[in-house]
Amino acid sequence: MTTSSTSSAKAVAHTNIALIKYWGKKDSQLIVPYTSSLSLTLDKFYTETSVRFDPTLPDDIVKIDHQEVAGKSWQRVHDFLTIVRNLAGMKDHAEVISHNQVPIAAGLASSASAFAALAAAASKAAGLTLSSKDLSRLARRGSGSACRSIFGGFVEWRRGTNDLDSYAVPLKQSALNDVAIVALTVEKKHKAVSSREGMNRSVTTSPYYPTWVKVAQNDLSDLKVAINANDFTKFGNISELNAMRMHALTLSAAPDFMYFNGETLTAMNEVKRLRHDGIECYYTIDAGPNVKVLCQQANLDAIVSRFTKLLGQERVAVVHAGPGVHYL
Ligand code: 2P0
Repeated sequence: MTTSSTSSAKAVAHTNIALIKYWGKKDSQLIVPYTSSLSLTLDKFYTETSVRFDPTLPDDIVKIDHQEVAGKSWQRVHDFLTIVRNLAGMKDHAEVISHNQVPIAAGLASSASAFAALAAAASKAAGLTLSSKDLSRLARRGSGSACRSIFGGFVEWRRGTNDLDSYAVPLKQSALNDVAIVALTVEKKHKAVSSREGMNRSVTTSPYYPTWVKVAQNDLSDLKVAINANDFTKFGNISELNAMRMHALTLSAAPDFMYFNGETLTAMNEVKRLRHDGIECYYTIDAGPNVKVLCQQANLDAIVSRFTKLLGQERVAVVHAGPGVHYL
């Protein structure tokens, strides 16, 4: 790590969709997970963030999508900036201006792109020059999934055991270049149980959690084999299975909770019907009711057409693999 005299910087980071899910923290303060996870960074959805440190500011100012934020959201950014200040050995407050390029509530996690962009912009503005590995470690402190958004394409977050060895790396050899994702928005409201609370409840109360830790590891190695072998059928099956295994941890927690709603089930059934009709596709679902359909380019039009009829055009978005974090 080296320092220079820059005091402002602007970065863009894209969101990512986990195919092998991260669900549970071994260390909640440092955000070190129980399991490794694997994601695909997406092209269309991203966060653009500028950070300016200014010795005359009495406190941090945070503006997200043209609105100055306060309360919990401000505190989370402030705490993150304090990590950056400590790393850089500085005390100045900052102004953070952030814009999300995500179609209204497409149900794709914005905390991943938000903290990846903030990590990149804040560290540079503070005069730090971090390696990608250290940038991934830093982004992880803001939100676990953010450590994966430092890189483009398929990315593995190696769980590690502590702050130093828990970070993401891009998959070395990868293929499946023709994977497309159809993002279905079935619900625009904020989820009732946050990922943070949900994963904590699963870890502390689901009797199946220890089994998850074992199977997630196997799912991840199997998925890497499928990607490297360019085996879409295997890739889709493992991704779908791992998502359902994660959701089983919500149903088996005490008190139990569920991220699906009726339309989630309708969309899942439609994916199965498409498969039955010979149009290969699979679903994955995060900590919310929205469904992402994994498919290959050749079947994309047929799948989009089916879901447009079912849900309406405005609730169907097509995304592909996207790049890692970069500066503007
Ligand atoms: C993932 N999710 O791997 C999983 C799958 C949601 C379901 O990472 O508490 O916002 O900030 O570390 O990263 C969402 O959790 O959680 C998430 P924190 P984060 O993408």
